Amino acid sequence: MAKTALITGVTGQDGSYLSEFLLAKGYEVHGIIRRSSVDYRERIAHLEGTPHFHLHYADMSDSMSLVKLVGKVMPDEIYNLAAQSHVQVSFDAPEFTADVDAVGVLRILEAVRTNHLEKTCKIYQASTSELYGKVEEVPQSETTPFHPYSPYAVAKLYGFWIIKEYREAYNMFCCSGILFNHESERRGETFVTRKISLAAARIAQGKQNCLYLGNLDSLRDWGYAKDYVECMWLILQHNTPEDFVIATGVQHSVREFATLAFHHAGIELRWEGEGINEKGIVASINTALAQAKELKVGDTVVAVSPDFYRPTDVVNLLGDPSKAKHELGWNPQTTSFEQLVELMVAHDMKKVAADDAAAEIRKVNLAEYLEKGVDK
Ligand code: NAP
Ligand code: F7E
Repeated sequence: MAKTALITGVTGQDGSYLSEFLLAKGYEVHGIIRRSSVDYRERIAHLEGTPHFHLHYADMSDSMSLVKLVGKVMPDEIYNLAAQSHVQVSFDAPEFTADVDAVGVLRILEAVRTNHLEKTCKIYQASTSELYGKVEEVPQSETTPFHPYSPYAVAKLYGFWIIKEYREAYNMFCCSGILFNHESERRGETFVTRKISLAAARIAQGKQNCLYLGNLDSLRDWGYAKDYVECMWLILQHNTPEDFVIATGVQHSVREFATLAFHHAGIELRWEGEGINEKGIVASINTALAQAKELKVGDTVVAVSPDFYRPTDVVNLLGDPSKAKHELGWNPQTTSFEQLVELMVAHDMKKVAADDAAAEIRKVNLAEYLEKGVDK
C-alpha cells in the first residue's frame, strides 16, 4: 500500500523538493497551504493537479485546523517544515516566530495524539544549525551544546526539545534533522545566497548597479536543498527515532560565495577596504557572459550596508555529518559548493534575461526594502 505523507511548509523551498521526492517514491502527498491575498505558489505549481498530490488549507497557529486535517489525512509520516524561517525577520516579529516555529511543533504533536496516531505516525521536525548559534565548538555535531542566538533559534530550540520530550514520554517516532544551510534555485530571494546569485545576474545584465550586503565574514556550511530532502526521508526510515546533523562538512564565507557567483556571471571581483568600508570592485569582465554596456573595470558592484547587520549574528557554522553518513548511508558531498553556486547563477542568468528590465529593478528595490525592515 502506498504510504501517505503530510507536509507542512509545502510551498517553501524544501517542501517543494520533498514533495517531488516522495511522489517519485509512490507516496500519496498532502500539503498544508495558508490563505494569502496573492495566490503565489510558484514552487509547487508544476505539481498541482497531479493525481497523488493534494493541498489543504490550515495554519500552524490554528490547532483546530491541524487536528482536523491530521484526522482527515491519517498520515503515516508528517514532515513539519512550516516556519517563519528568516533569522533577520525573527528580530522584527519574535512573537509570531515563536508561535509558528515553537508552539506550532507542539500543535502538530498534539494533533497526532488527539487522533490516536502516536503508534503509527512518524514525525520529522525541521531543526536547524542555528541552535548552535554562538558556537561552543567547531565543527558542530549531535553532541555539541546548543547556544541559540536569535529569536528564530530560541523558537526552534523549543521545537527540538518538545520533539525529544514526546519521543521519551509517549514513545513516539519523532525526530529532528539538524540541517545546516541548504540553498537552491528555489531559495527565497532575501537569503544571502539567492540575493547574491540574483544580483550577480542582474548586474551582469545591466538591471542592477550594486549589491548591498551585511557581514561578509560570516561562515556557513552550504549544501544543496535537493540533496537534503532525501535525508529527511532517510531519518524516518531509520530503525530507531534519532536526531541527525545534516551538513556537507565544508565551510565558506559570504565573501567567497559572492566572488564565485560573480565569476559565473562573467565578473571577476577584487576586494578593497575593511568592515563597513569593504567593497567588491570589478577587476575584469568576461563579455561573453556579462553583457551590461555600462559595466566597466573599477566599478563598485558590492558594498556593505549596516542595514543588513543583525543584533546578534551566527558567524561560524560547520557541520560534522559523520553520523548521517554512517548510519543513514547518506552522501554529504553529492553536490559541491562550486556546483551549487554555478547552478544557482546559471538559473538566475536565464531568469533575469527572460524577465522585463523594469520588473527586475522593482524586485531588487522591494527585496532590499523588505529585508531591511520597513522602518529603515
Ligand atoms: P521557506 O522556504 O521559508 O518555507 C517555509 C514554509 O513554511 C512555507 O511553505 C510557508 O508558507 C510555511 N509557513 C510559514 N508560516 C506558516 C504558518 N503559520 N502556517 C502554515 N505554513 C506556514 O523555508 P525552507 O528553506 O524551505 O525551510 C524549511 C524548514 O526547514 C523551515 O522550518 C526552516 O526553518 C528549516 N530550516 C531551513 C534551513 C535552510 O537552510 N533552508 C536550514 C535548517 C532548517 P508560505 O509559502 O505561505 O509563506
Ligand atoms: O544568512 C549573512 C548573515 O539569511 C547567512 C535560514 O534558512 O539557514 C538560514 O539562516 C549569513 C548570516 O541565512 C547578508 O548575517 C550577510 O550570517 O542567508 P541567511 P541564515 O541566517 O544562516 C539556517 C540554517 C536556518 O535555519 C534559517 O531558516 O549571511 N549576511 N549579508 C546576510 N544575510 C542576508 N540574509 N542578507 C544579507 O544581505
